[in-house]
Amino acid sequence: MKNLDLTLYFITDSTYENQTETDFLETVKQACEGGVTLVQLREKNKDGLAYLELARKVKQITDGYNIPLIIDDRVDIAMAVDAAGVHLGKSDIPVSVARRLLGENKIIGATAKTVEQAKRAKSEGADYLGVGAIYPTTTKVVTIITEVSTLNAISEEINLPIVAIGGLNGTNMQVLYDSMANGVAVVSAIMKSETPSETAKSLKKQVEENFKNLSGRTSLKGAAVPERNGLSYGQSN
Ligand code: TZP
Ligand code: MG
Repeated sequence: MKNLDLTLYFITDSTYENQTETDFLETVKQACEGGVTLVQLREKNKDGLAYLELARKVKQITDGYNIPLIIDDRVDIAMAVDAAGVHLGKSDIPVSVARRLLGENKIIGATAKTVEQAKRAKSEGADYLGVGAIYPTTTKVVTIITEVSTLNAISEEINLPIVAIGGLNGTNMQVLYDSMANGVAVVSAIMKSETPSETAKSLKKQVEENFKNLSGRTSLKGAAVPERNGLSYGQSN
């Protein structure tokens, strides 16, 4: 059985402001200390070996906090480090292929910007959906704005947990309080923080206290999934 808590999903960017690897790993550690519920290692410019080596180091940290590690794009890296799962976008290998490679016990997340994409992701075996960008983002990604109403429409049609993403921080996530989002995913809100632990702690508290539709350790597959009541540039996600 997979436990998936999307409340505060931290997506890393090791290239953020030319930081050293030591500083990057310290930020990951601080974010874990602050209580993020998932960590995604997202590397767009690393060759396999460098991605693998960094994934090993990050996994050592997340394991120390019992926080699941998701690898962006690369099923091979996820398998090599025994990560909890992968996150896949439309230019990555299909969810169905990843599912075949990873088996039923790993988490597969998929980016969805429309109901159609969400339906396909679910039918191919995705466990959760990343929906956004809710706001313009400064993180390198090819994306378009996805309205909260689209997120809600996806949730209505597709019974999968949803994490909202894109430009989100403590001052603007109110737009999601009454939405069907089960949590928020952030890159820069934590990466750019001088105090990542404190930032993670306060973002998590804000989500926990205000989201009407918290995912809170949603159990997947094999256990009853509770009915839920309730622009930028660069690379693809
Ligand atoms: N997919 C849609 S927006 C985004 C991704 C990977 C980046 C989010 O980064 P930030 O810094 O939280 O806006
Ligand atoms: Mg991708």
